[in-house]
Amino acid sequence: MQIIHSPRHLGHSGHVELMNGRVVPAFEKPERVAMILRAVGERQLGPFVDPTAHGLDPVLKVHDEAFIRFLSTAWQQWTADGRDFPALPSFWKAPGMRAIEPDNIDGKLGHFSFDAGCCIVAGTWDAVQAGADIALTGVDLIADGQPNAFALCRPPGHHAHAGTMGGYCFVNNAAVAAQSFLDRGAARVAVLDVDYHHGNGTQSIFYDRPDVLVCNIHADPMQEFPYFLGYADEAGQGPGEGFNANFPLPWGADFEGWGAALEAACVLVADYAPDALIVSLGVDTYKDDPISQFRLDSPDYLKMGARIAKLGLPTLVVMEGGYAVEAIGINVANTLEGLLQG
Ligand code: OKP
Ligand code: ZN
Repeated sequence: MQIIHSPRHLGHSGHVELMNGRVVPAFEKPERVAMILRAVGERQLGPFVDPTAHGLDPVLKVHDEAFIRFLSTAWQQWTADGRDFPALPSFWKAPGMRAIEPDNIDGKLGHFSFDAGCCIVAGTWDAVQAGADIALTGVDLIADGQPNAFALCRPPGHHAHAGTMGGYCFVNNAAVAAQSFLDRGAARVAVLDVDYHHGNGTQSIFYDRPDVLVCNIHADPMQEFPYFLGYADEAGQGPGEGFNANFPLPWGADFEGWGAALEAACVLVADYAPDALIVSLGVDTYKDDPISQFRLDSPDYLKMGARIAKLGLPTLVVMEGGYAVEAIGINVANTLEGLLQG
């Protein structure tokens, strides 16, 4: 399986997040990729491939121009105000306020975000662009005949909406890839999001469209971030009705309950008969994940990969979350191995 990655993710480092009322070092850190590279390298799941540059046009097909302009200039504007530390949003609009993009950088940070989990540093925008190129290169490989590919994106993307960053995510790599498959001739694409957290951004981007089926298996938003999307009754709207499926599970879910949801999601994907499948792969469902509350164990990821392989679809795996750095490598490698061996 071709593994696409770039050292440019390293630019997004030294940042912080607001967690339980405290500013703490970010859980979403560069070591995550180092551990994944080491594990997939040791198990020879490669080869490794560099991303090719695709420019911003494919990103702008799913993201708002004003939002991308903001991302590409935020650090410059933050530091022009004399700040030499990471940029973190802390103001948001309440219902009843106006959706205006202020001139002020603090106003912009609030306007274009939904939480204080998205911290911008000097190298963030370059890392984010590299991530989109990684996902798009994966699409190219599959469109050119590869049965599968692994886009080792960092930072993750599935929480990012068309015009909003949040939950460590800036550009929605999986959504950019899905749109690219369509633009390269696919009629239908399915996204299967197995990250512990609901992929609110991906859901939102395709919510009113029938050409992308979005299935999410995740912690119940009644208990867990992102709280305000990801409920079971969200089924899509307008022409997209019936093309979004959520499988919220309670804290403590193990592979018995989780695997049943995966089975149900796989049935939906198979019935949809997409031309390509994108797996938003978060391994924060792992029992020792520091910010999550599911109980999957490392061998479960082999089963997960094998079930997805049974779909028999061209499959692009896009990296999302997973914060137990000591186990992230084995869990990702197990998923890929399950996918390869079927
Ligand atoms: C990103 B991905 C609660 C903090 C929640 C957001 C988690 C983002 C996870 N105090 N932080 O889906 O793995
Ligand atoms: Zn997650």
